[in-house]
Amino acid sequence: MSLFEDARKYIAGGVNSPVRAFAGVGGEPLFVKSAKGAYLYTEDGRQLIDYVGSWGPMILGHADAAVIKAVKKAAESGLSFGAPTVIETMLARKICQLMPSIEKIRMVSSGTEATMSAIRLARGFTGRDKIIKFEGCYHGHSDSLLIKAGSGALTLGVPSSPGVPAGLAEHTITLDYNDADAVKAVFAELGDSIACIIVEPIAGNMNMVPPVEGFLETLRNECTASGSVLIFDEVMTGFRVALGGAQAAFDIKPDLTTLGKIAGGGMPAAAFGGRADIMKHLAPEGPVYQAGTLSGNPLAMAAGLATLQAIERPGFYESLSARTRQLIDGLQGAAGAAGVPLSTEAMGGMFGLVFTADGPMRRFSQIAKADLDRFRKFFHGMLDQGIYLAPSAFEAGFVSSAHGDTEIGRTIDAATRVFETI
Ligand code: KE4
Repeated sequence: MSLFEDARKYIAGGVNSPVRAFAGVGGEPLFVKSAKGAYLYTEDGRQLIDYVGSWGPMILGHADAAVIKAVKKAAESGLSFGAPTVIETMLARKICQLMPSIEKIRMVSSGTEATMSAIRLARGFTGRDKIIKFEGCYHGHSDSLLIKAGSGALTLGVPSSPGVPAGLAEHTITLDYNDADAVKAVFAELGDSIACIIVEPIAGNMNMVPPVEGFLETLRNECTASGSVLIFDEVMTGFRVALGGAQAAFDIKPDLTTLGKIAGGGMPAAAFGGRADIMKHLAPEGPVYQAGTLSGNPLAMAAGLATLQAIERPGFYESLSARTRQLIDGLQGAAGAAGVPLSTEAMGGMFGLVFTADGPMRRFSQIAKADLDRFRKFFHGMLDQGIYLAPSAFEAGFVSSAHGDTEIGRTIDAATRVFETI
């Protein structure tokens, strides 16, 4: 019996998060035994160069010595108290220093909790029900966000999952990412009933799709004019594309920001925060309720703090960006030499690869037409060569500071061989 078959006897689908099941690429998922630096070590004895990085958190590479030391030290003092601790203040202060739009913050345990709570806060602050999100963006699995576009921009949203009440779906308007005119049209019609916009300032859940010139500015201006709350979901881009996140890279100030992944350094920690006048509506100061047994868990705080202290080192992002660019340029060159149409994106430690001649990727409709079969062949070809990419064509990839010339070189060499076969 395989490890996956054994897991499936007890765990729904054999995994604790669907994308891990390899449904997007076929075959059985790999089981990780350990990881160090840029490498995963699997239960069946393989050493793989890892570009998933636990879906983003592992920007320092796996089992970073300083992070492990910090977590071990915290664990020796106890695991969880359900009472305030100094290290919660230390991480909160560090995040507010690195992202000045965040004047006040609340720690939670997952990105889903962060976005769900931010939306409830925006609704409570404005007294409005409707929210705007964008097709192809993913903000976790809370009910208001598992919604796809209705037949037209102004029509009611429809659930993208069973179990989401239609009565809730109708409050979510789903628009086309990068379509600033559609946003303006909705605000012209419904502006004073829009509680918030939630957006990935660089979309990373439909592969990697950056904002076009003026798109984020339109969101900012429309929210300001109508008193709606602009929420930047930086769970993925926060500390990934730049030290101050996408909001720093594009110099746009959101009203609220959600964080996760790197903010917890690989431990279950996430956060939402922003304007103090909005955050003061959150319990216990205000009436908008939100809570969590393990919120601010000291081990997770220790991992997050050690990670942020490492990435604020001078030159960290220059080096990380150069490493990612080295990878992408090498892959682009290898694909070109093999006559394989490949569209790529890169910013900071984040990259996108899409098998299409229709680049650059700026709309969900382009991603939807990408060559998924070619991606699947590429994924397995690279895995056979010891390179682990995200097992889905709709995910971004991640480089860590532990990826060096050796790892990038091996990856490009592997791709050169694989591109000849797909
Ligand atoms: P979590 O609840 O998975 O911690 O965070 C949800 C979330 C929110 N916002 C953004 C922009 C996100 O990317 C995510 C989660 N990302 C996915 C993969 N892109 C996590 C992987 C998984 O679902 O297993």
